Amino acid sequence: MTTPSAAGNGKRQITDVDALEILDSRGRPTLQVAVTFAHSTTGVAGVPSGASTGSKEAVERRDGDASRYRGLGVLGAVSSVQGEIAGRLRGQSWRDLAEIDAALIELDGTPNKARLGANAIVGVSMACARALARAERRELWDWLTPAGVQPRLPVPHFNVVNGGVHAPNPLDFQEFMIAPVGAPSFPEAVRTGAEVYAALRGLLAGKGHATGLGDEGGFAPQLAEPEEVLSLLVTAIGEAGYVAGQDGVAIALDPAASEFRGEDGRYQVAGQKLTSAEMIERYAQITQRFPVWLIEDGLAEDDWDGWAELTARLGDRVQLVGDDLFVTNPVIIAEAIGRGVANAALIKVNQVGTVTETLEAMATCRRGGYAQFVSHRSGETTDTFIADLATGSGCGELKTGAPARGERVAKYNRLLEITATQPGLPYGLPGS
Ligand code: 2PG
Ligand code: MG
Repeated sequence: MTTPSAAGNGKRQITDVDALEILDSRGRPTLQVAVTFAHSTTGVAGVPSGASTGSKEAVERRDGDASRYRGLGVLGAVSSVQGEIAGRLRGQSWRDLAEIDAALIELDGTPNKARLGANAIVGVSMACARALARAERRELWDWLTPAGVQPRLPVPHFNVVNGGVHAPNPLDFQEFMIAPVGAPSFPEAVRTGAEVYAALRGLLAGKGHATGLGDEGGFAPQLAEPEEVLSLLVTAIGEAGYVAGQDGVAIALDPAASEFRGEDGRYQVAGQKLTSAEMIERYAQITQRFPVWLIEDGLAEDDWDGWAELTARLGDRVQLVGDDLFVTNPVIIAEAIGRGVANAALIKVNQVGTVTETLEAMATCRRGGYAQFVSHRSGETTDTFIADLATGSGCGELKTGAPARGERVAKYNRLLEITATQPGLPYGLPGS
């Protein structure tokens, strides 16, 4: 059947491409992009923005005009969309998203999307994906599901304690997450996350800690030792009435170690300077004492030898996720698979800059037996694209912050909506 917006040759024509400068969850400018295909099928996207960025990420274009938003304005990226990108896409008919994304990459002409701006390009790519799904009258998660893949609702990883560059506290590790891997369904996982979060708030307040929130909605107590936070999490899980462990509520860490590795190559944790080998030993002890099932960016992005050692030591029982290390880049992930570095990749659409490349990165992981962990950024909008991506890819894992703050819960709420309309979709890690 030919849908109303499809041209006779199966291609679809883009009739309008537009953008505007909006605010993200940190009060910094970002883009909202709208793409319209023939017969008025429009897709809109809000562009996320990271703080702990990998050096090989696709590059955000910011104005650098100190008289507006301290230089962080994105009017240049908005004009990339309204000018060059609209000029290239509008009036043309397109076979699929891959063809559109390839045209965007070619138009930009740089290896890291710096000229037009990865923030401009990713917004257009996400908006096109939405519009194309809508034109086919399919839900975005369904449209994003690759052939032969079983879609599933992901285990939500709630970031309940924030540190690093996401909070003004002495905690060097950036993220402490709780993952209801043993929950029977996605709604029950959300309930678990919210109940543990509430228990943790009470526990912190009872100990005299402030309960203000970091960038991703987790608490930001004045603590420095990661083990102290992990003990609090285990207590909160128990107080909320759940079992801490791989059958109940597990814990995941994103130390974001590139951020605390000094020029001397030492990792600085709670005032101590640790070698790569000492960091690995610390993680080995942490995973013995606490139910930590996943460690993301446990070592820095330029410490590939350390990563290989970490993988050899813990890779058979802990999911080791590369974030800054891989920057959702299929070429880097393929190299890591060849070298036995890590066993999973974090997946962030704006890190590589187009939806097509993101899907390629996930396909590379599937082929190499690496897990995929779909992720928000610390700067977000209420856009829920990643909820659909996590579901459609069938990867079984998503992190999108605490069960608090509108831009974070928007994603969890989208997944509750998908669950309600698709009660047959499985929940949880693949193979569970
Ligand atoms: C990370 C992310 C998201 P940022 O390191 O995984 O949690 O942080 O968006 O600041 O890179
Ligand atoms: Mg990370």
